[in-house]
Amino acid sequence: MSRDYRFSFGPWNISEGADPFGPTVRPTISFAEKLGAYKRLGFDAVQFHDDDAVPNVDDKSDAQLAQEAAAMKTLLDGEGLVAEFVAPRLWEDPRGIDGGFTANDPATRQWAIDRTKRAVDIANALGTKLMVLWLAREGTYIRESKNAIDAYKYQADALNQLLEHDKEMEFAIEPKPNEPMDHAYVPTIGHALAIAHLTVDPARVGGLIETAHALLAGLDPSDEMAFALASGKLWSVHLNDQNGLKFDQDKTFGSVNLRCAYNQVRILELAGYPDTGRFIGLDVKAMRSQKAEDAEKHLSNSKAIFLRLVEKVRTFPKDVERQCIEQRDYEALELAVIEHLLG
Ligand code: XUL
Ligand code: MN
Repeated sequence: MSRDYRFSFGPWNISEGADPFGPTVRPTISFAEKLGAYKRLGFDAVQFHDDDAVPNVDDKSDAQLAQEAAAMKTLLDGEGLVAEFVAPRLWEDPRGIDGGFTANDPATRQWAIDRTKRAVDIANALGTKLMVLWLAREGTYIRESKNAIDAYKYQADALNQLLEHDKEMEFAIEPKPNEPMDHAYVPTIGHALAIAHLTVDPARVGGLIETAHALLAGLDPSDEMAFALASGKLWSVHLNDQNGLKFDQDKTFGSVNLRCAYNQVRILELAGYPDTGRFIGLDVKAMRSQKAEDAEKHLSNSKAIFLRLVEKVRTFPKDVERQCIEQRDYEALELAVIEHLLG
């Protein structure tokens, strides 16, 4: 069974444990060392931010960018890994302090588009045709600071320029309702796919659903996935978990709400997701209290829980499900689900 789903994570998922109230607690692991963890933990693909692949992207010439990205591709090949996607990390640059694509300053908007075009070039060099756009600071701290109508148009315009820049690249928007901004302009997959239809090539704009982001929006992650799946636009996932409405926790998949996790796996199974060739991506963080030598368990545990839940979905008694639905006895169906999960 582990062969039909393929798994990925990003190098940022092995971290030093800093939080807003305390410094790092674990030593920095080099990128090369992190790459070694992928196969060891049973993962096949790496999710990249542009500057994970080419540090200080903005300071590099086109030739340097091409050469460093090619070197990264050689490193991946050597480990038997592929790049799943590249995502431009606009939110750490001082120019993106109040957003990139939706900044009030036209020069900043241009920078964001140009930087993302370079991220597209990196993606090509790494051999992937998938870009992820987490629109981190595309929102507001206070509503009066931007014109939201313009902001939506700017985002569609940025996508148009990117779609023109590369006629084969696909762009998956990763919705999130808040954090770092108070309000983000693209909080749900509904918003993301509606923006797709404002662009010149809607078929190449889809989505990535992160469990925690959907929960922060007060929505069920499996329904968010289903909405994208209904139009063939779930191009990746960031599985994790989230304990209520607080900061984005990126907890181990299934660790807070096993039934919610079960339903995410169920919807992926119903859609035949492995047949799409897309990856099961994780976006999980080790707890800050975790010792350095045990700070990969959030990754292997998330994958193990996912595979256990695949087994649960596949072994759920279909006759019971059919009878309960026919009789509209959802109390019985609910108990059957809970008993099945309890084992
Ligand atoms: C932020 C988040 C990011 C994106 C990648 O909440 O989830 O890690 O997934 O840019
Ligand atoms: Mn994510």
